[in-house]
Amino acid sequence: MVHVLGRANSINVQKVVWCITEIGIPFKRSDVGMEFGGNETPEYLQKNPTGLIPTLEDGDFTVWESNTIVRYVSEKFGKGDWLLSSPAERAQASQWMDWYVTAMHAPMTVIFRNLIRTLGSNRDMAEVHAATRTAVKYWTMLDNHLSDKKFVCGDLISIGDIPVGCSVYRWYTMELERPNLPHLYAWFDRLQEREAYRTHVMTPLT
Ligand SMILES: N[C@@H](CCC(=O)N[C@@H](CS)C(=O)NCC(=O)O)C(=O)O
Repeated sequence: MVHVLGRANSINVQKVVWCITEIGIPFKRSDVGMEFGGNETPEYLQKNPTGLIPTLEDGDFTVWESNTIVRYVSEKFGKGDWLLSSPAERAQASQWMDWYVTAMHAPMTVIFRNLIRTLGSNRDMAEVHAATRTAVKYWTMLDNHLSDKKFVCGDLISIGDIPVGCSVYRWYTMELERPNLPHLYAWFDRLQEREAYRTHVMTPLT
């Protein structure tokens, strides 16, 4: 049994919980962060000095950084689709995971913070429009990439789908003007067929 520390509505916690549910690892999750607090206590900071969520405990071993946790659980517990056997496959998946963090996360966070976490008149819609233009550029890149494959790394789902898969739900759920990106939408449809995705990622945006 692994232990995930972090509130369920955090995208970074969702990456971890979606992944460990797909792999079939028994887990418990404790609400930590935002309204639940608990992430600035000396005890938590001892586990995760960033004071951010998620943190994963696996017996005596503790690890933080959501993408690193996803890589760790797939390497330790993954089988079938979820165990990438070659360095090339792992690199392909990692590439899209890191690309999400370094490119997509920032504009998507600006949009999310304004549209979901800020009340109407306080929203900075100029900021939202600028971030949406950037996000469209990135989602178009992924749409092109998906034109000849079912999932980010090919025919099978992998950890490469996890970060962008969590984010694409937000992209299609927030009230935004979006271009028609058929390959991206078809992939989003395929993700929605997965029970773990519906349960842990497709939750109300709060
Ligand atoms: N790079 C870190 C970022 C973690 C992060 O920013 N977590 C946010 C939630 S998504 C957080 O801890 N916010 C403070 C809080 O929830 O109290 C990761 O991927 O794990």
